[in-house]
Amino acid sequence: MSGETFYGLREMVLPGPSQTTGYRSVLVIGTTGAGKSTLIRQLMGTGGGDGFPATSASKTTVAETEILLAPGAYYAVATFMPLVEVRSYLEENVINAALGIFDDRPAPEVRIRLLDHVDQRFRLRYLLGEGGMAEAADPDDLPSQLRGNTEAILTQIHTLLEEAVTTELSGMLDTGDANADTVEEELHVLLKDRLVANSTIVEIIEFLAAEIKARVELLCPTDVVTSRDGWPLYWRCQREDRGEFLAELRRFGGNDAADFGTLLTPLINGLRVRGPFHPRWAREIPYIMVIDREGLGHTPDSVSSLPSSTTRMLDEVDTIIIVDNAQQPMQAAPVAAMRQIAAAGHGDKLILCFSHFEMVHGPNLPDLNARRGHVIASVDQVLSAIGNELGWATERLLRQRLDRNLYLLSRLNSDLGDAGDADTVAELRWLLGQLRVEGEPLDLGSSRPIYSEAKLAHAVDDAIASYLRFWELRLGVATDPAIKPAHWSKIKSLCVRYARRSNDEYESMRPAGDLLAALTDAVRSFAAQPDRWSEGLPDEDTEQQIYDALTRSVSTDLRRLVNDRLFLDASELWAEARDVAGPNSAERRADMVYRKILEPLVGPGAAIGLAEYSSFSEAVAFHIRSQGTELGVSFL
Ligand SMILES: Nc1nc2c(ncn2[C@@H]2O[C@H](COP(=O)(O)OP(=O)(O)O)[C@@H](O)[C@H]2O)c(=O)[nH]1
Ligand SMILES: [Mg+2]
Repeated sequence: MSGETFYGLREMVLPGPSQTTGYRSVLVIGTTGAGKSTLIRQLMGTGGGDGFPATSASKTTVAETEILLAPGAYYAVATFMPLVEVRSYLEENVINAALGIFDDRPAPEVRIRLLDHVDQRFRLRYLLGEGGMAEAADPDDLPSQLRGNTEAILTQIHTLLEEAVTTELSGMLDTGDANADTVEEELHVLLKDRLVANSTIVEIIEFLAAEIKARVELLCPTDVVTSRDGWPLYWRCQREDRGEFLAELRRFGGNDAADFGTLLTPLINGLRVRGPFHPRWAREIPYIMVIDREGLGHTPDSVSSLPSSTTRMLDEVDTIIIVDNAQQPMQAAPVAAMRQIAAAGHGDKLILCFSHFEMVHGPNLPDLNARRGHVIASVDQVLSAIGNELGWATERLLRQRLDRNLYLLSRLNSDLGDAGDADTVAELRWLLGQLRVEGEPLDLGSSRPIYSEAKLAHAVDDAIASYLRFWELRLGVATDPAIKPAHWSKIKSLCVRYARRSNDEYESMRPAGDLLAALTDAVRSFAAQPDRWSEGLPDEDTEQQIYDALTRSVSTDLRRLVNDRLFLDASELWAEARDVAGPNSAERRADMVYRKILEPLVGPGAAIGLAEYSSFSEAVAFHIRSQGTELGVSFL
């Protein structure tokens, strides 16, 4: 997957802790706006003026950011999104703007659509600026000149888009593809398909891609390594001066409106930073590598599974911190993440940090204890629910874990120096201490569980069946009031990504991620129900740790299996689905995704291209058995 390639590139240019022993790696996840980047600032000791990592109330952190706190000089490497991916974002922005013109949206809105991707992933305005009333271009100041250019470009594009829409509309009427009775939704689909192929649109996209490349060259004349076709691959730097270093980083990870027109942030898909950072309230450098990722979704339908890039990280890191806003604690997304972490056998890596604790107040919360109790009660409920689903043993281990690893943090966004919040500083000190001691090897004893092979097959089949049912509904191939079908345009965007193998998810749609989550849950429940034990039942903690070890050990295999099946090997099928055109194309496409991709590839029956296995479910069961056998587990 492209994400892993870029990880490799960063690893090569600036090696992470795997090659620098003694560091603990810490993954920070949570809903957008929860305070992840703010917490990381505290651990790094970077204040408001430093601007790194960028924080905001809206979506900011998109690129994966890894920060290694280590003595020595300051180093950074930033990898650029590949050209194909940039093109597909540009295409979506441009087409969306053109459809805005078709819908008679006012010009400023069309401009917003051009400059901001619908799901806020590709914010062209960061790079190009907003045009508009920008100051008269100062011939000696590069950013000012660039902003001046942007205005001219945007005006020109608007005119060209109007022409393209008019041409395609009359084309549709001429060919009889559309007439006065065609419904609005259908018109949109037809027009969108035609616009993708429209030569003016194609030229606009190429022009923007060239403009982006030119701006990277202007803004970063040195330190950028490009590929053979001139597209930037990565930027790297080494600095001695902290201030100078942080100022440079802002160009790659910043989101300050004052810098719009000069920010490369939307082009960056990963940033790794290394430097002797430490909080003012800690005497030493914390010796950790902190990983900041894109926030978890907010909407209930976006939380059914974690993005596959995050699941991979869960296996690799030493500690997972979920950051959550104490004002509305434990909403759908953090709960789903916690559940999936527990299900994957990583409960013993979990730390919960609540931000905004100073804002938790109310007439029913007279003192600190009541306020603490209020937040903890929300966690308590979630743990009971997890226990109901994944078993009491899992719940118990999580409870023990969180007794010691739950932090309530106030005013994280302020300077916690001398006059700062003493409680929060104390909590953060504990947290740092905790991060450093984690991860002693476990003694699992000698007794091992013995499982029924038939039960394993059942568990896997059931998981796949409910996965397929969910996607049948999600695609609108079947209906059920409980699950809202995805919008046709999103299904199309998903197909585009899978066809190009550029990304295995689109917004909340994760065919691969959902399958992995379903299988992981199934393994989890299965693992906790052995038929018997080789040398008798061990104590509860060891029992739970053995289940965890089994689920953890299969997760890499499962991820690879799912990724190969639905993402890597199926790209031609996804391309076929993407290219479905003509009347009812939206419905036919959804139908095809279900009947020609998901159902045959993972469902029972036809085992297309699975070598020695007779079905996908058999392949899954095989991998679980072989990993189990390595742990000394047996299957009868
Ligand atoms: N009042 C208050 N604001 C906070 C606290 N923690 C974070 N914030 C603010 O919440 C917003 C979102 O934080 P950010 O770190 O960007 O969230 P992220 O999306 O999880 O990275 C920012 O404006 C922060 O300044 C806190 O403990 N108290
Ligand atoms: Mg952030």
